[in-house]
Amino acid sequence: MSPYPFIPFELRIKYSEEEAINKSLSFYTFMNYRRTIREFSDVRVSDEVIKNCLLTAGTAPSGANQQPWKFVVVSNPALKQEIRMGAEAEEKEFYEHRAPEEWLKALEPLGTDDHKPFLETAPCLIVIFEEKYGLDDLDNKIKRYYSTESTGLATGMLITAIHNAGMVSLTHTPSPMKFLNTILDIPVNYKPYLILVTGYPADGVTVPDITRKSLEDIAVFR
Ligand code: IYR
Repeated sequence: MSPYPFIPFELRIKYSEEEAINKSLSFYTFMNYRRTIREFSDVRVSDEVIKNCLLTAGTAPSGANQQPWKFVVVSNPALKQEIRMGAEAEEKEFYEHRAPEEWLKALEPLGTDDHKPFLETAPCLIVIFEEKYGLDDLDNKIKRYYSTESTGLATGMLITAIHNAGMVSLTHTPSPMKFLNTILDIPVNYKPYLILVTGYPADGVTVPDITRKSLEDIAVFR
């Protein structure tokens, strides 16, 4: 027996083919403006807008509907500073020792290094955690299914919602990220997934002149 009843599902929006073509094209055009930004202004973001974006992320599909994600919204300057220090320590190791030559070569065009000032400048760091397993009242582990995929889906929807609200984001993954559990006091069954640096671009920010792969390159039709 299902623990909840099944209710009728109705498609609430019914487009003609022409409307659907127009909608899909204008959404693609809009999403194609999204760029990852690495220099942020300190202009504040609206709490209410962030909350709506998080609610949107929470609508993502997830394995067995377990919704295995947790979003920790950090705006406190002291916490941001701690996160920056933790991330820069890992990044220094990465760039100076851990990263293989091939990886450094792949990053070269982006011009990234171990300095991460945006972690303090940006008004909002959304630290996304993946719930690897649940815990019952007796601290027994409860299995989660497809938690990595599910958290990735929610993250993609969050990035989309942030773009839709006129803000920009940067997916930042210092590695390893365990220091985030300590700084943010999050239990170990939650694994840091990525930091979504969120806000507005710094004045005069530039982005690399990259192109996206063509449809032929990313899709096949059989
Ligand atoms: N985490 C490092 C390195 C890095 C890795 C990838 I893959 C990128 O697309 C960008 C950076 C950093 O943030 O600098």
